[in-house]
Amino acid sequence: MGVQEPVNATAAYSGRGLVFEPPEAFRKRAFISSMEQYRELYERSIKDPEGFWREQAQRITWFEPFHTVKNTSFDPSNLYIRWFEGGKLNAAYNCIDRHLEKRADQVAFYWEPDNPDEEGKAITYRQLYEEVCRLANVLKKHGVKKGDRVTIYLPMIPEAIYAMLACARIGAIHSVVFAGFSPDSLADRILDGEATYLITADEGLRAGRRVPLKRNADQALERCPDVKTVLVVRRTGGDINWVEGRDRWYHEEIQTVSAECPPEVMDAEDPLFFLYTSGSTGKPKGVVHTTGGYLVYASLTHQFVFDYHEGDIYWCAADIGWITGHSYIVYGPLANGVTEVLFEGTPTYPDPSRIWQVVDKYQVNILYTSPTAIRALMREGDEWVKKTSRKSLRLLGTVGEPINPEAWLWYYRVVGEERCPIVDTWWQTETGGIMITPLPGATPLKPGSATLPFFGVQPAIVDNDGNILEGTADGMLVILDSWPGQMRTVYRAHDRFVQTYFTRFPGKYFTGDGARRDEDGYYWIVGRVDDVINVSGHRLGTAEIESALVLHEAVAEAAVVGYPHEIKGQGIYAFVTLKAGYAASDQLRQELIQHVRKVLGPIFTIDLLQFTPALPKTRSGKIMRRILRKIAANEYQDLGDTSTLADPSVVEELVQNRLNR
Ligand code: 6R9
Repeated sequence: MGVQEPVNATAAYSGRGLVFEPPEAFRKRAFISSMEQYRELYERSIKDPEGFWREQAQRITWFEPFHTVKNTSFDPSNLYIRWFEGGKLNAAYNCIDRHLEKRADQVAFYWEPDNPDEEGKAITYRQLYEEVCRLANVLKKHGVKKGDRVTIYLPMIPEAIYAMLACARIGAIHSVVFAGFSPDSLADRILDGEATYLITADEGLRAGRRVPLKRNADQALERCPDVKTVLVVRRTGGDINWVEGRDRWYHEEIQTVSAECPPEVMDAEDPLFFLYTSGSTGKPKGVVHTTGGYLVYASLTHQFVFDYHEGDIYWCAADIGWITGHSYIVYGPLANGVTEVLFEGTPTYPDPSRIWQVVDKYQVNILYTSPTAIRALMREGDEWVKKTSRKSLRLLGTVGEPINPEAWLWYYRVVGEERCPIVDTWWQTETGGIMITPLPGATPLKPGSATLPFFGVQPAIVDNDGNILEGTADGMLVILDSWPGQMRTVYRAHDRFVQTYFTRFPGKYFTGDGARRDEDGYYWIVGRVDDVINVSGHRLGTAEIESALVLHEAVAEAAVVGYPHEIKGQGIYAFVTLKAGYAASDQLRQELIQHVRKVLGPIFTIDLLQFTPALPKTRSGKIMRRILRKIAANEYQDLGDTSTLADPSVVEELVQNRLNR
């Protein structure tokens, strides 16, 4: 499908591609309903950040007011980021208690299980309060105190939300590990975070398959002697191993405690959680978010970007194991007192109509999902969509990776029937909340562009030397000043924080993304410019995959790159050299692919694995990834400058045996 022609009255051909104006019906009730209004507020947020954020921070309930709004410096030799200093609050109190007066009986979330025949649940704010208080008391009973770390390794079940909020309630720092991670990845994260407590489930359920969470946890804990207590949610009732004295059933423990637990009074800058994310080097980093700024930012962006109004039914189809789940399933929406959907399953199970059936079942008005999901559903054909109503939908959103115009237009036309604006939201684990995004009642949309900065966000595009480029530009995306939702540090590795984000372009936050700005000032995110690949919206470090490969006895050396993949955005392409005595074979290839899945988790499934006698290297011994990326993308005719190669014949061999044709 091309992007050439205007399709309806709201789409105008600007000469540069399609532009979609906000539908009138949407604009009328929107909080921000014109570009003038957006510009005015944006200008103010940049010219007077103190005034702007002082005012916005009032949306949160503070036990004690802050005395300083912003106290930040991006100077790498003296870096600090502090917001709302002196303020005291509790995130769980903001997400639950303060709603009780008005909406105790309002549903906070509907839980929709993996299997559509299994009965779901509707959890009111009063129930949420009791569940969270009970779990908070269980944690306290086992000695968890303010500042202690609790690892959460749970599927998409209500207890995942209870667990996060129970930690927040008592001031424990949660570290959620995605349930698709392997025992080793879980152990690494528990150890790095010095966690003493683990919350998991017997098994998870996804697309009808059981995920052996407790078994993975048992294996991980062999390496984690400091974890003294494991709380186990019974999800499937499957057979599990039990360690007496260490393991406790969730459902039994919560019977032993009261349903009242006073919220801990937290400082605005006390850590709320950390969450691991992949970088270009070394092990995943524990990205630390604090309480006040994060909550203000998550809740404000949730309200404005999704134009969330009282009574709307909201569904973010992400997993709580990622930042999108933290900010836009848990903290942002619940701070705003929403009614939302929590979905255990996948969009295409039991059939590709499921996501739309869930929309109809709960009359969802706002749907937030990923380009990968959209592409996968698009491939299945329009019938699966068209046989459902979707009349309740008012707004659609995407996150996680660039969305190609074809997928955008399909989402717009087939799913939203040209009635729903699409918010393509660019942000990162590090940014805590949405940074570049349309405001749906105001911003004219261009398929594939995340459009314009949110309030208080100052993006810029720089060249390789860090010079800021004006006007239309192509380069690297940086952010010039702090915003409240920004990460504060890497857990136990502050130097790494400064090094990773603030030294390449001193004085600026470096996002790791390449971007283009067009003649209307719109941003088009191109993708990562570092060694991070984005597979189905999951951020994977190529270094991690390479380390896992070389753990295998047959592997001498490995280089991993991303390549364009129709559904997943990027696929994983591995180049592997073998040790003497090992021969390349399909069987060994399968073994290596399984090996990496086992070490890192099933999301790390190598798509293409090419055996090669040697990797292309410079004379100083550096692997020339640029060349490997080209070969993986099947762009072998145009390899660029190869004059620094130590042995040019290596490349010929690689091209001849390339796998992506
Ligand atoms: C929220 C989240 C961050 C990376 C980011 C970028 C890519 C996210 C995007 C997007 C283009 C969008 N990304 N949203 N690229 N358009 N709307 O995904 O966080 O998992 O940390 O990934 O994802 O490359 O740098 P995280």
